[in-house]
Amino acid sequence: MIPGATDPISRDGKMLILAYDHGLEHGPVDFEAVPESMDPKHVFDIATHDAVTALAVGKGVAEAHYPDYEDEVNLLAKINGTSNLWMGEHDSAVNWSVDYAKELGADAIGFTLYGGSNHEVEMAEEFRDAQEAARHRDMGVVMWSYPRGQGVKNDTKPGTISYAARLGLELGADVAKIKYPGDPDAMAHACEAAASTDVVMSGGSKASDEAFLTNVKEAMDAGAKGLAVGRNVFQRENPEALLDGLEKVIFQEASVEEALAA
Ligand code: FBP
Repeated sequence: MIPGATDPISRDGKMLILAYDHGLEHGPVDFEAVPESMDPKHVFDIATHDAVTALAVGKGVAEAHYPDYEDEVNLLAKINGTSNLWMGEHDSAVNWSVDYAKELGADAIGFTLYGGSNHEVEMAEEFRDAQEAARHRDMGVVMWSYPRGQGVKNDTKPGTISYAARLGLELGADVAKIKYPGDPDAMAHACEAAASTDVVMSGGSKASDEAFLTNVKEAMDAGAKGLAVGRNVFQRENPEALLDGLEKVIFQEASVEEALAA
């Protein structure tokens, strides 16, 4: 991690990244719970909440909507992604150059790496090019580090998650976004494995306010620097209420009870 690389997408060194690349990764089905979330403007509006330190979107969504929000939202350009229609071995197409992301105003890039996939080698080489281009343009680098594919039997096993976190460090990411491994000790081990690379917890499918805030609290206490979350925010009728609670847990070290009382 380069000192200061995450400054534009963090507050006091902590992050709440709102992810909205689901239209590509999962398809419109993720927007059924709250139909307004189909419209990117709805989610850009959510991203203006004080708690949100960056919004991660793909190229088309950024091109169409970021110009209207560039004063209020920090852009994290999610430069690779693949649809759920693809049935091959895990892979992710690079569909946005770092230069063009910078031109559109991005502060950082996001890149999915599927360690353990038969395509890991090509993906790591693509990550090398993107990471070096980002360094030359003073952009932060966030790795969606998701072990998946033929080499991975259980992608939430603690040892696998720690390996995912470590890949972030080894390959030069400033931030490794990892799945919660299920318990605080395993999360603490993953954060240690990442060493100087920051770890953020990946949100996952929608949970109750209490269950979700408890997971986030455990991750923060274990050494995570924040959260990258999609569905748990935009699939809520009142996302601002959860963001108020997350702001307390992530940036103010509040307890879950205090956050729920927000
Ligand atoms: P969620 O909080 O909704 O899980 O979003 C985080 C994220 O990494 C998104 O950026 C991405 O689209 C999605 O999860 C991928 O989910 P999956 O684990 O199902 O591939």
